[in-house]
Amino acid sequence: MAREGNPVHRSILPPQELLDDLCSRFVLNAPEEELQSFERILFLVEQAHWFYEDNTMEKNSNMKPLSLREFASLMFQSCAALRPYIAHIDDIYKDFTTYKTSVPVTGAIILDLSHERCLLVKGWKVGASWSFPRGKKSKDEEDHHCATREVWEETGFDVSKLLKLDDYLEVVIGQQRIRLYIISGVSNDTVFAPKTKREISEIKWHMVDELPMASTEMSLLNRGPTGVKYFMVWPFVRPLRAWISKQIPTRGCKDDSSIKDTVVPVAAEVPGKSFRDFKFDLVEILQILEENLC
Ligand code: M7G
Ligand code: MG
Repeated sequence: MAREGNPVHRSILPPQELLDDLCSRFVLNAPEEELQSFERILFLVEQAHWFYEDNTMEKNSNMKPLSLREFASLMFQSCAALRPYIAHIDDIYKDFTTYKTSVPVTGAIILDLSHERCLLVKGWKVGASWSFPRGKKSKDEEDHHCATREVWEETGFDVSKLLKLDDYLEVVIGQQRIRLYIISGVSNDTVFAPKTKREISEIKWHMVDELPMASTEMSLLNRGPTGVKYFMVWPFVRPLRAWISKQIPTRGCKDDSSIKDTVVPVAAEVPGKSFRDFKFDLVEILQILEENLC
């Protein structure tokens, strides 16, 4: 499936007029408090970038695909209010990616009726990894609201009525707290489809038994026994298995409905013993966030 159109024909940079329009729409018209720091401003630039990808590029088959870094440079060059800071764009961008890794993340581990499978989503870019549906908290957003929103955005499934406030696993990795609510008993027949564009490429049930347990290397991006690539999955697998084994009433409950791979076109669990040696690899996380997850 060609996601981006033919790259040969995509060579036109966004014209000045478009950049001016995006700058005033997404940056200059933002509420005052959003303009108080470059971290917040970069989130606005990211919104403009998504608009460029999802609307401009979709309507114009010759527009060039740009990374957020490239797009941010263009915005800083063309927007009069940002231009004085263009010399610092490298540092501004680096601070932004570092800041992103400190924003708390919440999401859900969705289990089927048998508790043998859990739902994972795959990022958009070629070679992306599988992860639990999850995402960064917005300003002043409650954990469970963020989890419900992110799961809805990434899978189109509403967990709000199934979510139990005390049923979650949580890990802290470096600066980042990751909380995943356990949502159990979702039918394999459920149809999933993301609400956002170009964030999620596939949604699929995965066997819990086949998820990586971090036996080899303490990496956040690793491969499971089947060779499949996972991102930030393993820290949850051991506590998840422990949680499942405690669910006596539902054990042995088989879900006989056919398993459909829904392919879409378009973590205070106390760290266990094995987690104590974990070393936070900031470089790797930043790299993955930039290149892999999306
Ligand atoms: P995110 O919302 O920054 O992360 O999305 P979070 O869900 O972990 O909080 C992760 C990545 O998905 C981004 O860096 C983008 O590459 C991609 N992405 C997410 N959204 C919501 C969009 C969108 O609306 N449009 C496009 N084009 N990409 C998106
Ligand atoms: Mg998301």
